[in-house]
Amino acid sequence: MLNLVLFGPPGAGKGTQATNLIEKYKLVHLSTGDILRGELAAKSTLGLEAKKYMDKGELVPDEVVIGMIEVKLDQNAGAKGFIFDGFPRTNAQAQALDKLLEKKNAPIDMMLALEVEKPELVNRLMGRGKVSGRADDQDINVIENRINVYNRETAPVIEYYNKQGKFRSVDGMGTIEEIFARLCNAIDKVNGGSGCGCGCK
Ligand code: B4P
Repeated sequence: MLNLVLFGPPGAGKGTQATNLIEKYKLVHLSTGDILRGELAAKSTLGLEAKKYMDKGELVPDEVVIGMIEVKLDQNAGAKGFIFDGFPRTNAQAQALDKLLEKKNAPIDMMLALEVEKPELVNRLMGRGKVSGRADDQDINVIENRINVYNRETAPVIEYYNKQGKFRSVDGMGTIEEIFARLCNAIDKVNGGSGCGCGCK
């Protein structure tokens, strides 16, 4: 299995790059943001509860997102590996993920952290806000709060993976193609060449 954490502040390009990476490495994409927005669109109890946090740019409570990931892991028992996008966002989530993967004997291989300067993050999110209809991308105060929440609550997760020797910093400035090439380069160093991770190349 190949299990990757795709990490970075809001607007760093996690969702964008995950789309390309799952195709190349044949992994299952688990984005907690996408799952939460799906719940919201379905007007489920979970979605309506999560909306209160997402609209303000705050994190949804740990137990909610950990439970969601557990369900998705069980639903994809035969997967060759996973890209965790936007998860874990706190140390408690990182510990819970390690425990869930321990049961499968398939730990996280690496955390790929996209580094992007703040003005570029704001530009990207405001740009998406004009076309996506996402409320959390349309208000500069909410965007600022998401970046502050990232710095305060999420950035410490880097140290969690750094201690395990799994942290890789990746320059997230440039074109989508340039950043994709940097990510593949980092993955292939650990994964033993390009390919899906099963040895087929
Ligand atoms: P997410 O859905 O994870 O949203 P995000 O981090 O803001 O953005 P994403 O990563 O998808 O966007 P990308 O950078 O690819 O979270 C939303 C909310 O859900 C959170 O605020 C929180 O409330 C909640 N939540 C989610 N997970 C949670 C968890 N684990 N715990 C608690 N709460 C959780 O792209 C942004 C834009 O940049 C796009 O328009 C894209 O086209 C553009 N872009 C990307 N790369 C580019 C490049 N190289 N150049 C130019 N533009 C680029």
